[in-house]
Amino acid sequence: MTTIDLAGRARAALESLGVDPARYGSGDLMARSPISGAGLFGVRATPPAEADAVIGAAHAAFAEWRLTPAPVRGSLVKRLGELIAAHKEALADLVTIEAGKIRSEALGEVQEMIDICDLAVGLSRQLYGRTMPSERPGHRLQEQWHPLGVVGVISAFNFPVAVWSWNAAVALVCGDPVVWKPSELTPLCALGCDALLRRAMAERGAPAGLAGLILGGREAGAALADDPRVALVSATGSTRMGRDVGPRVAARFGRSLLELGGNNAVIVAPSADLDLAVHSMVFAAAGTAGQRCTSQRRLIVHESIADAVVAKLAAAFERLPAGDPFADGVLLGPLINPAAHEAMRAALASVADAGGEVVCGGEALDVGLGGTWVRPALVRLPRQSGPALIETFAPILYVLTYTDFDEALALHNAVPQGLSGGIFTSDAAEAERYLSPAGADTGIANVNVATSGAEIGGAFGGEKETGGGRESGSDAWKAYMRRTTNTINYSGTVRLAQGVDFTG
Ligand code: UN1
Repeated sequence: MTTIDLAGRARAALESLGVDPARYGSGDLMARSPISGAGLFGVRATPPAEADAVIGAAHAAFAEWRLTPAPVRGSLVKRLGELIAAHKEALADLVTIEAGKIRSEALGEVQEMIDICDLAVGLSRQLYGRTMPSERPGHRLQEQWHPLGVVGVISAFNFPVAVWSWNAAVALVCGDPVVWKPSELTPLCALGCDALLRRAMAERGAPAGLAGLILGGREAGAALADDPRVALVSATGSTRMGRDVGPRVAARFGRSLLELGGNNAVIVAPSADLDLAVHSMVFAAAGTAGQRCTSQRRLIVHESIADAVVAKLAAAFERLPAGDPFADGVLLGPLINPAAHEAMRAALASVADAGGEVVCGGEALDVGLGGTWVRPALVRLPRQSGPALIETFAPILYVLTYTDFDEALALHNAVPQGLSGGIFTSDAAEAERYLSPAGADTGIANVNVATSGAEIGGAFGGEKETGGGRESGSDAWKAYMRRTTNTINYSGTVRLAQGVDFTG
């Protein structure tokens, strides 16, 4: 077996990012790499008492940070973005080591962090409230957006740095401290991000408790969800996780922002440019080895072109270069762990029961590095049932055919999840129908673009079991602030709204 010195490379990245050496090297949380499948070294998990203190310090920092002018808060995020850009390679190294992403995708994920910092810096001068005309003479009506409080971020292994930054960059300019519970599968990525933010905070004189990191498992996430000092819990992960976190936060009337499972479909119409569609869908279905929440899991293709599209996809899947994700030209990295392949095998094993057929893929690939690689699978199903209704976090693309467009739309929406979707068509009316109120019921709906790889400028998230939250761009910042509606009377007399007379 070829060996790459992953532990050495991880240590070098951590060092260049300025991570305190006391935080890694030994500890009860094992940092692992899906490339080798082996443990790298231990990382110190955060004991519950310390986690409590981290939340307490963030809560204390809020008193100062909420009164720091928003453009000054923006200068902290500006510095964070500069530091991320200067350390892009080291952060991308950690993403590849811990999440197994190919080089281009790891660099892209770090670019996504830089982009959201840029957006948040601009936002720091644009946290606009409105002024509304008052119905009363001598009165003014306005709304303001104020900082909300501590934001708890729970993130998943598959975007181990970008999802934190979507939340942290926006929350910090909104005046909120951030406490982060990353996936226990990617603690090194979290240590790297935390070190850069701490350095930016020290340089800008921000209060020390403003950023907190809690390393641990599910119980660490539950502590954030249950703590009344945490105003907003922004959680990214499985629908199962959301079913636990959402009600816990709601039980104490906290706010939650949930970005949960997807089961994303693309419709390919007879008028589609098939080469464009296939290239786009190969990235959406097999990119990140099918481990994005935006990964394409279903293809709804017109019956007249189904065989041609399936043949092109199968050929592309067979050709995808698999191997060391650091190596040039490799497009297929490892699954996060053997359990992911087990889940994939179980889904494929149920295909026959659903009356379907595995066209290709699903088998393990031995690339000689020790981790778990699989050939992406293409599955034809006679109807949308069984495995096509659940999110299996692995590269499986279920193919369904349609005859008329209404049927395609109905299939597109007939799953419990509602994150992302797309249509490939040259027919303007079909495209508009797809985007209409009776069209795609997903939070992200694309035309001639497949399901993954959204830009940060738009709001990111989805409906139904995806949880309804929106992060990142557009007006997603409003979730991180509280609104006050203010009525100001400068008339010198009492004037009641709705014409009420209370003079007696
Ligand atoms: C996720 O998988 O949780 O749209 C986030 C995309 C990326 C983000 C995915 N920009 O695929």
